Amino acid sequence: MRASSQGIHISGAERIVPVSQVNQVVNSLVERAFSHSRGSADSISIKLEEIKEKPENIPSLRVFEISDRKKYSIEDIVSKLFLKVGIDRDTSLKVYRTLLSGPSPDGNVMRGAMIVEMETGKRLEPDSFRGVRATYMDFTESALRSFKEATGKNFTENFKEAVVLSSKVLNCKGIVAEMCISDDPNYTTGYVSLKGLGYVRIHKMKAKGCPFGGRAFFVEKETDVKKVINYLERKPVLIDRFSGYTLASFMEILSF
Ligand code: WAQ
Ligand code: MG
Repeated sequence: MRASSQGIHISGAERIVPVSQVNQVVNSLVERAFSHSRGSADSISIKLEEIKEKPENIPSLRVFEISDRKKYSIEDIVSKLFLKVGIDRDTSLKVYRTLLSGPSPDGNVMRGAMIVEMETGKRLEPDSFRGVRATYMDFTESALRSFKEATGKNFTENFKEAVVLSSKVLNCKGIVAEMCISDDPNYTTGYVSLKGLGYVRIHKMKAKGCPFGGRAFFVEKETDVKKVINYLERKPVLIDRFSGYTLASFMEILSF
């Protein structure tokens, strides 16, 4: 589903469901398009597509949330997390600043993600205006239920979708990390996902009111970028288990 108002994109979402649930899910997507915080849609596009290939079933990332965010600068948090997978401070902070200054060559946000070579910081996505879009992914009903139970009052639609997306992305061969900052001026919670650790939820990842954001997928040297893009843009993936939610101090998370 894609919804816009006066030509401006306001929300989008995708689902993978059994045929028997299509009606109900289409209804809930329409509902959602009308009630988005960025305004009510005046144009909604819904596309339905039969999935020919059996989806790959994978577990979600384990989710952590930093409980003592205020004790640290965002630069410290970002750089120390990326160091855990061997990405140096200069590289992670350069990417962080790029996302916050409009990562497209025209200075706007991208629709998709940058691909960054972890050793050099070089951008590898073929189209830097658009970026690479991860699609064809969803929670199963039971995994979504566990996610909602575990996250309780901290559950948000953005949070859920980000965990689904990042679980698929980190499952891709060659990808070792992801950085994400919402482009919604009011949504300041972002995350860093690391291979071997999981999804680390970070409050105040940007200043309130900032209209920039974006995503970066970090790959190992000599990764076949075409294969990565093909997997992210085409392979259907269902997250069939939720791996847990842990609220902990930053130092504790770093020690996992
Ligand atoms: N594939 C790749 N990149 C994408 C995709 C996608 N499907 N969708 C969005 N992006 C990129 C694009 O550059 C956007 O500008 C940027 O990500 C941010 O997208 O735990 O809301 O939809 O509560 O604004 C993080 C949730 C929310 C944190 C992220 O992203 C939490 C969010 P947004
Ligand atoms: Mg957004």
